[in-house]
Amino acid sequence: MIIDRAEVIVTSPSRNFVTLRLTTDDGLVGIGDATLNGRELAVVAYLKDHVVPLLLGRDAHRIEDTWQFLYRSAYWRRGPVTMAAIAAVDMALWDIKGKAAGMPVYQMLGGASRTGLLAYGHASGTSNEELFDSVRSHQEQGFKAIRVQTGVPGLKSIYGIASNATYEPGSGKKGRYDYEPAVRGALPKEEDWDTRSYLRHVPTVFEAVRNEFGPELPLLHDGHHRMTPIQAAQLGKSLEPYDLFWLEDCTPAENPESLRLVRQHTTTPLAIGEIFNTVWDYQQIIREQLIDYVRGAVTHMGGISHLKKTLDYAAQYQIKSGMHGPTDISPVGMAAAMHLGLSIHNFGIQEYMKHSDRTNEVFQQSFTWTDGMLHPGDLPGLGVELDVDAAGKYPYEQAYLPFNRLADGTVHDW
Ligand code: CS2
Ligand code: MG
Repeated sequence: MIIDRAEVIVTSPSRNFVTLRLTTDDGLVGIGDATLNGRELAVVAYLKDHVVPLLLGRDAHRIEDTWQFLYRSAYWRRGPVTMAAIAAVDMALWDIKGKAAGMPVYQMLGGASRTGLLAYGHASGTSNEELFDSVRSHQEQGFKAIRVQTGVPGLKSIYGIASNATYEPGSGKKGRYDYEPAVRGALPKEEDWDTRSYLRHVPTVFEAVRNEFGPELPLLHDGHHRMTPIQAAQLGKSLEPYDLFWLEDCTPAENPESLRLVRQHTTTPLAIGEIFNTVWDYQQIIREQLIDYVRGAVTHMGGISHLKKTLDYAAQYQIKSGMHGPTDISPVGMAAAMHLGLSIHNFGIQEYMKHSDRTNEVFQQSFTWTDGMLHPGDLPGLGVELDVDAAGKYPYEQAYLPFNRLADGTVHDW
């Protein structure tokens, strides 16, 4: 089973996606997600110029050997561009192997360890009333766990809050921020930030949400790298009465040891790693049990093969998965996450934001969403097909993620 065709397909049905499509000499087709939000074309060039020529003629069955070959032969290791490119190859090869075996990928990873995957959705609002509406609407959609993001008095615009964004480009409607948080064809949007106001306000919002929705509902929150370690410790401590499922990215994790300080002060569970690329980024924080959930995405962590190794390592330390799953992970990357999550023992929770109708027109999917649980379905391979004609209707458009400035103009983590 020889790889004899490799194509890189870029499409923008509501937002930009990069997909690698491999075809074997016996006609099997596998696809992998290589989307790196805001830096998509760097991965396209890496794949087209440096990976595709190396794949042609290789045995499609040799997933591990191909992974090691792409990782080690380049000499230059790690990094988001390299690891997204390798991830796409890995996913496409698992897809092909599943189709060759007539089995869904989760069966080849050891079979199902559970009946479905608990998933959390994103509720947000600039006021408590808006936020409560958003939580209710997620409950109506079946979500049994909910991430809560809130506006902060005095701040005009915060990433991750629905009312700051339009629903579909050009529609003028307010709604979900996730279809296209970036402004197309423009420079990155500037937002404002003040950590002291945020730290004062967030606990009052969680108190109000607990009063409204009771103690049972699992609640999550994303700090999006905006705090220093001592501020993160303060937030974790002040949120303890509201029993969070996790506090995510409380501080940038470039200095893993700074999480020791956060841990000394709070029992709020911590989730980190949506921007990590390899097991080595996680090594210290897993070994020292400085986190509770691994946030890596299959798409950004070198594919199913490498994220599985990372999660198996985490399992030795009672650390669970919490794979990244916003809408910039394509339906192919989401399917890969579901197959992996279903098979591993230490699954924790899956992030899930529904893709737009346009995205679903381009990517036909087999996953199911039942009573707050995801399941990847039982089609052979990953269970996602890319409609190339539909993809061609939505050409790439430059789009950047926003950034923050403090009141005095200093650039801040967003
Ligand atoms: C967020 C993402 O889902 C999350 O937890 O942090 O929206 C993230 O900002 C984007 O995926 C960036 O591409
Ligand atoms: Mg996040």
